[in-house]
Amino acid sequence: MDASFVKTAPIQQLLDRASGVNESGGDPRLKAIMRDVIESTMEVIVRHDVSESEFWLAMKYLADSSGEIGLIVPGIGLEHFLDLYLDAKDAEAGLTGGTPRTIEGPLYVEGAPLVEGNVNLSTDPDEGTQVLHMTGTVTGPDGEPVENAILHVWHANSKGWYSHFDPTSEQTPFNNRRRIKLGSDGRYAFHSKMPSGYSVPPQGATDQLMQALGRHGNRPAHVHFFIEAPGYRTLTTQINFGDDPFAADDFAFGTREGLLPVPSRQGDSAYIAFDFQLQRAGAAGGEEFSSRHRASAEPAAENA
Ligand code: MBD
Ligand code: FE
Repeated sequence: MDASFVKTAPIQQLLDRASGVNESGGDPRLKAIMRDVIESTMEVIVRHDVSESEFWLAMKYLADSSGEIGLIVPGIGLEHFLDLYLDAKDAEAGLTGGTPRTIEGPLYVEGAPLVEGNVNLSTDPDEGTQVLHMTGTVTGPDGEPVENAILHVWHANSKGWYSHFDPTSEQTPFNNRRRIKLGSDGRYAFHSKMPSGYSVPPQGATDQLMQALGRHGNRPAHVHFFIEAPGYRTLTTQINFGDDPFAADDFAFGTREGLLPVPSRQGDSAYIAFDFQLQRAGAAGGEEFSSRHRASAEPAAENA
């Protein structure tokens, strides 16, 4: 059978009723989107002649994998797709230039200590890894230093685990997480224990899906950033280490040209110089963060 079956009158009537489009109550935008989501699902079922057993296997997978939805979304390329879509809309609106955006990922935690100066991010011991020294500037479109920026930075430890999400519970709440308040020169500097690449939890829902697709669940070592400043668009980005074996094979599609510096490794230290450039916020706004739900935590006493 072909997918035109979905366009027959009984199925179209079913879609109208199921999505509430002819009801006076409810949210019209949600109704229109739900109708398309359900119809697309029906078309996939028909096009691939999905069996009842396959369908219910997929429903069980969805029900059981909800705790890893934040990993599955980047893993199947949808979070990167959102970046490509935002880039294309920006280009259409003439908003170009500056450091490329790339995916936030699921591991940001709100409430990290707000600090100033040349900052140490690593509160916890982490033996046998180098010390990363990262420095640079935050400028605007004309090269002007951005004043009063806040640089949010977060990364994994040398085992690839993020504080707050570490199953070994070995890390304090904000290890390798800070908000750095910059001055009027737009310069930043921090040092921390060098992170390793991230791998999805073994045997978890994301790992199962990646294996079934013949893929892996590894990311190169990387450092995440948000940069916010009055008068500028908030930037969500990350650098991935250009010398990591997964630099060109990131399961989450977060690596982008211009965001792949190679650390200069010298003995116990590694150095990265990286400058950020922000776009100016316009009449259409842009200073605000997306309202994505994010984890939060209370600062530990020693950081308060
Ligand atoms: C990460 O650390 C990450 O940054 C992304 C995007 C997905 C999974 C783990
Ligand atoms: Fe990450």
